[in-house]
Amino acid sequence: MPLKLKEAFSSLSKKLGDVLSKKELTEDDIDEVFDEVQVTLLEGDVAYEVVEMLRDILKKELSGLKVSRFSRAEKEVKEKITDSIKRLLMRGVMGSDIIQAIKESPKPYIIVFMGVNGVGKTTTIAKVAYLLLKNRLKSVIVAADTFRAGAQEQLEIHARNLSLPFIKGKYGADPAAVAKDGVIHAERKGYPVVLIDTAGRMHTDRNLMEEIRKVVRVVKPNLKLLVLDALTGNDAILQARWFDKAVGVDAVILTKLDADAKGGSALSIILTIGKPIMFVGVGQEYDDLVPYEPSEILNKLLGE
Ligand SMILES: Nc1nc2c(ncn2[C@@H]2O[C@H](COP(=O)(O)OP(=O)(O)OP(=O)(O)O)[C@@H](O)[C@H]2O)c(=O)[nH]1
Ligand SMILES: [Mg+2]
Repeated sequence: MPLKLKEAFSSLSKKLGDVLSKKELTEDDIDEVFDEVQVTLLEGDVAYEVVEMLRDILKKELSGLKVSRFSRAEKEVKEKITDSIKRLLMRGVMGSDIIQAIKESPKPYIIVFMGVNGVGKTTTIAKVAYLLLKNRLKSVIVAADTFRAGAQEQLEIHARNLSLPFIKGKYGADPAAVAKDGVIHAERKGYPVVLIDTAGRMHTDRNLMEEIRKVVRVVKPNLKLLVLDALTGNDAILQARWFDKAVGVDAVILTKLDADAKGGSALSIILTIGKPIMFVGVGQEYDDLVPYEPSEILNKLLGE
């Protein structure tokens, strides 16, 4: 449980509640209290940019606040803070339901998964395939990671577990050609979805970024999903910017939320990447993938 974040927000509510029980809240009061809890927020892995974002929002939402009953002051502040954060989290909500989108789209519906090394792309593909399968949508699983030893085998095991068709190429083969093979297979056999795994790549590696652009050019996916690891904080924000600039990112899957001990890292990513969050990963099993739901995130971050 993210203790630091809870500590910071409960201290914020308490201090502001104290002031409010005596007088109307002003912007200066909020600044002063924010200065006091800022360190705790930063210690909880909240990015500086997000600390300032919260400060601005709370100044807007809380200044001028008065209470009629002294005993309600802290509670009212707390509710306002929670509402404000929830409203910020709402920005990450997807406008559409993926299952519905796939069912309504011409077949096959093609999804490319991308991201830096080790964020959870391959595991996430297995989870998405499982979720689609539960909705009677069979995917062709494509290992366009022809680069790292063991990568294709790792994905193949998942495909076998789920009894789904699996397409791979030789090691060192052109990932775009392998991806295209997967699409052709789905077209021929009438599979409704193609899930394409790509090699982990540092966003700073020009050749690998060019390679993923080629995959996208060749298969023209319906959806380009960026997988981000909740534990990487500020770096995830940079990754999102780079991938978006190089390839374009339609939506994000945020993994390892279960392992984000402090909570501030996930909060910062969600509030700054400016992309919808399609799912969050909450463990290593196939059903540890849940839709992004602001009230649940809020509950996880600030709940009891
Ligand atoms: N706790 C937790 N672990 C996860 C989650 N998602 C993935 N993992 C773990 O993260 C590690 C890396 O996952 P992979 O799926 O291999 O990551 P990848 O992005 O495909 O890695 P590369 O192909 O090497 O770039 C594995 O040990 C996964 O089990 C999650 O939501 N929660
Ligand atoms: Mg992988």
